Order: sequence, then C-alpha cells, then structure tokens
Amino acid sequence: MKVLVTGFDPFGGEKVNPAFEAVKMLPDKIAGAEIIKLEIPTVFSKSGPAVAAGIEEYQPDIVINVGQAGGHSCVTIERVAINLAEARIPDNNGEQPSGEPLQAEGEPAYFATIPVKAIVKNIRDHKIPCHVSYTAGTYVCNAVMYQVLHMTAEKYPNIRAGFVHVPYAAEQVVDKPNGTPFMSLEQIAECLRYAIEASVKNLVDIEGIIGESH
Ligand code: PCA
Repeated sequence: MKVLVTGFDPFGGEKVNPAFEAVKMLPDKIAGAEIIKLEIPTVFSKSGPAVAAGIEEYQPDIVINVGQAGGHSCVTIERVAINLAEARIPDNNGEQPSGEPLQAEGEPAYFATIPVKAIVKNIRDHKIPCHVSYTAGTYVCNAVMYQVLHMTAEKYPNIRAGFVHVPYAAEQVVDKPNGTPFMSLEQIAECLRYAIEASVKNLVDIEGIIGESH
C-alpha cells in the first residue's frame, strides 16, 4: 500500500508550516505502507493540481493532506469539504476568492473517505487528544480537500482521501499571546503516524458515537 501525505508551505506571515514540518518527520514506512511526502503551495489555483501531479506520479492508495489550523488546541480530522472558496487573507500568490465555487458543476460537499472515527480513536488510544472537525474552513485547506475528493470521486474511485488540521508548533507561539494553543512538532508527527496507521488498517470506518451536541 502507498500513502501520499502532503503538507502546505508557510503562509500568513509564519516562518514555518507545522503541517509540512511534521510530515517531514514521518518514517518512510507505517504499518507496512510506503509513505510518500510532498510539499504543496498555499495557493488556491495550484494546490489541487500539485496533489493531482503527485497522484499521477506515485499512484497512491490513500491521500492525506495536512494543514495548519492556528488556534486549534489539538489535531482534528476533517469530516467534510465544501464547494466554496472564501479567503480572509490572500494566499501565497495573492489570490483572494470571495464566495466562489471550487468546481462550477461540483457537488456542494464531499465527505472524507479515510476512516475518520478510527483515526480519532487510534490517536486517543495513545493518550493524545483528538477530535473530528465538521468544517475544514473556507481557505486553501478546504479547497484542497474538496478538489482531492472531487478528483478521487470522478477519476480514482479506489483512492481514499481526507484531511488533517494541526495546531501551531511550539516554536510558532513563542511571540504570540499567552494561552495561544500549540503542540510540539514531535507530537503532531506522532498523531499523523497514528492517523496513517488507522487509515491503512481500516478500509471501512469503525462504528462509534462521536460528534457534537450543538
Ligand atoms: N492551512 C490553511 C491553508 C494552508 C494551511 O496549512 C487552511 O487551513 O486553509
């Protein structure tokens, strides 16, 4: 089995993106699967094609895109991507879409096809907090999740795909206000490892009560 794991380049004035920093720390094999690591640009128009090129080149069985969610206190596993681009800040190419669909004729939304509950359980079983998230936002991360699920639905039905958001790394919050949440890069990488392991081992998601009360 092959797993393509991507991480974005730094954006929004940050010097690093904990997503790709943690991806780089992953071993080359997890649960017997080959791990392929790819950095992708934080640019609306380029990130989807960059993943598409990676899929063409490596023919993975699973694609997991990873991005920074500054302000989150733990790793979150995204359940859904929506057909909307609404950027609060310009991306790394100065693009700032406002209320645009990502695919003019596309579905309103796609659900992740990686086993979201099994991933959360595996991370929690290792005593690290983790939650399902029901919004990947409206910026480049949601865009790449949507575009990848769109292309797997249309063109590569055997590829399972999904998105993981990670908090700031410790080094990023040194000059931010007291209380800004963070994790160490080592622990973020550990969560990614458990996420990949659960994805490799669970072709279908586990049953189990998870979700929100609001
Ligand atoms: N996080 C941003 C885009 C790139 C990244 O790492 C997001 O959540 O949309």
